[in-house]
Amino acid sequence: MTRTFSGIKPTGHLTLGNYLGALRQWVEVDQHKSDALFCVVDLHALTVDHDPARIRRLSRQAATLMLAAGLEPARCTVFVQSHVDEHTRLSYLLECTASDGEMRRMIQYKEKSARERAAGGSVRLSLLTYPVLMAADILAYSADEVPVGEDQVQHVELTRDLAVRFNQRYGHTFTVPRAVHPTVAARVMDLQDPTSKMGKSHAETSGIVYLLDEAEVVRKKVMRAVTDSRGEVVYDREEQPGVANLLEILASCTGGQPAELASTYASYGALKKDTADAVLELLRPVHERHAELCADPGYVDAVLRAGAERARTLARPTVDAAYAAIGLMPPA
Ligand code: AQP
Repeated sequence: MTRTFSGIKPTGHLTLGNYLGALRQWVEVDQHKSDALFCVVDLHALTVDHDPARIRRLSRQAATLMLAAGLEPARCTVFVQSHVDEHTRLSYLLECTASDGEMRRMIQYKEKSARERAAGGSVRLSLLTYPVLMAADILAYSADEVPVGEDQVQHVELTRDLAVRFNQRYGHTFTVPRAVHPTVAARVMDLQDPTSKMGKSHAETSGIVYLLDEAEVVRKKVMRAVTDSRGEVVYDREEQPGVANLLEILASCTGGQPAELASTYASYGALKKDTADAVLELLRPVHERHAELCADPGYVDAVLRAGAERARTLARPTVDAAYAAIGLMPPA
């Protein structure tokens, strides 16, 4: 059976982008067709300035939302990255396999480090090395497929390179994974700045739909989405990025095609209204289940405990094999 691994970083409240670009595919496809592991990658959230109490809270919230969105513990493994030591154990070996030039070429590093510097902050070394930790997350489980949004594809490419290099140097140890991503709404853009991704850690929140936003807030954000002065509904990412983003969100929510949907609208107002309705319809059951799970924290803890136990059992033999292959002496 195919093994799937994917994760979500608790750097903010989960967004519609996280849902349409990742979570929904995990729920609807991956957990049914593969041996799937889904992880709250909390160590990755430490790569930028962070508040310890907030990270802890957001980690629990992310895990709860993953379950609320429909991940079923009987079908998949849900856990928190820092609960399984194998990730950091393997990460160091992969740092000894990667080069610094490779790391500096990562687009997310370039963008996020530039942002940190522009804000007058220093750049944590872990921001540079975190794609290696992500490679460890994936390779520890011999994952075949990694469902991700477009923005993460470069990191999965790096993971493949590191796996191939390690295998060539030290003997076959790792499965070489591949990235898979949904064809519609693989990249949900910010409603106020449709040329940049809807990201959960962005400071300006008016263009971001959070999964836990109240219905009126969602509606307001969608109705105020930036469009253009052309006045015509056409699916054109270059010329009409705001309209294209709305069409992609609507298509992703309803299962249609953005270009076909475009031809059914004569005004931006109607497109926005239908998009808001479709998003609310999609999020309603997630809200309901989230409220139920918040009332039963013991259940979430038990799921995460069992998930970490299974994850450890799966990862340890691969990581031990990597330690042996690279030349480290086993303990007596
Ligand atoms: N806007 C998006 N459109 C489509 N997919 C998205 N993903 C994130 N944003 C969008 C996908 O969600 C999964 C989990 O992402 P992540 O939490 O690991 O990190 P990220 O990609 O860096 O997400 P954010 O929300 O943009 O966080 P910040 O602001 O902290 O950087 C991934 O599969 C991702 O592709």
